[in-house]
Amino acid sequence: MSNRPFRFVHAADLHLEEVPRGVAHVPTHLTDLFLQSPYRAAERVFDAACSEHADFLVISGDLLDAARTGPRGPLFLVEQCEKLAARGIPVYWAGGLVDPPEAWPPSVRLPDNVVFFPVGRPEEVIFNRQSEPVVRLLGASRTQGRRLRPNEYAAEPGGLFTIAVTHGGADPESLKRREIGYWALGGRHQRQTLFSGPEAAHYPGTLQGRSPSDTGQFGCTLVEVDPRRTIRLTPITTHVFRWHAEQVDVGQSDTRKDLETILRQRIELLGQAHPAVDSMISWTVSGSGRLLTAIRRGGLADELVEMLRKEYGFGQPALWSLTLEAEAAICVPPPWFEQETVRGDFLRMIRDWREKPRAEIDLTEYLPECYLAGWLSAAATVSDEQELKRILAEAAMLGVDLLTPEGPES
Ligand SMILES: [Mn+2]
Repeated sequence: MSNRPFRFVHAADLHLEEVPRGVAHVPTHLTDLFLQSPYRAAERVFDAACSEHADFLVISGDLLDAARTGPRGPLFLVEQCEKLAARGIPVYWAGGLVDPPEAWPPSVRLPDNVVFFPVGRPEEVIFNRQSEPVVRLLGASRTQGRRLRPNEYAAEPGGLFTIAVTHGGADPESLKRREIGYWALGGRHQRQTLFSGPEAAHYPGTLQGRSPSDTGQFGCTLVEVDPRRTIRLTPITTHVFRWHAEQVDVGQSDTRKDLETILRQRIELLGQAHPAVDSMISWTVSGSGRLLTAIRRGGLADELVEMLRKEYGFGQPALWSLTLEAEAAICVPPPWFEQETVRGDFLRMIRDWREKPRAEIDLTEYLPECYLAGWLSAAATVSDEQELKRILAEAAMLGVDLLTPEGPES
């Protein structure tokens, strides 16, 4: 059988219902950007399917939680799919965790170009061009509480190229054994290719970072398959703003002016590197010296953030500084750990905690009573190891600041 080349856009984890989080204060001029970002990023997927002349669009789950978006989500989706229908581009959609077929509002009719794969055994659809079969798709919406079962998907030896469309995870080897041409997967929010060549299995990731730790770019993937069945994956960026974690270093002799200069240089470079989208920046200052102590104590950090916001936060694009913190590291002269002082006792205790971490730290007893019943109480038990170490380092440096007399360092 002769193979016809084809190309399609693969997207997953659009999560129209999830707005960005993890920011203490969103300024008025960026509120709209935050709130609209899931929809604007999703719109770029449908636009890309048109501009890239895709044969079809594949969506591997977690498109929207219709209960949380309200009517806006389904109506937006219908409008976007109609845009593709007008160009003769089908949409193949397998539901994930938040979008099982039964969650779709029955009163909203999906356009005829949309195939919403049912739950259970994969369903087969053939994509034709001028009445000639080009590619075969096998898709299933996720069965809640169950992992992906690769054995339910079978290739057609000697036949059409097969694309499996589904949401979930499985051992790459077990996927590879099925000889499916392309596994169009969803359920991981970071882009990931499990294997490629000759067959491929790929997660395009979500379309927009939603918290300060989601640095880097997000998008969907253009998949091109040539007559020799060689697969080419090209990322298409969809994020409407970017998160950055920037680290700057200060030395003992650096002054505040020096630090301001470093920050300005760095933010201008960021603006040049990403001129088309707004940036949300979390700063970490590492190194040693008085500047770092001043940042830990809070006042200087606030002033620097204020300065950066005023100078760079309101431009086009906006380079908005979210936070500026001292690096969470215990930087003290090693002999301090051995001294017979209150500070020495304190440092030894912290060191002990860091070396033999307890399963978790319960900070609940330090919460004011009015918060005890709320979500904050659940967050006050810290079990993540990295987070534990960060908190201990912060506590150590705060303690050292308070227990060290002003004046020349001893
Ligand atoms: Mn997801």
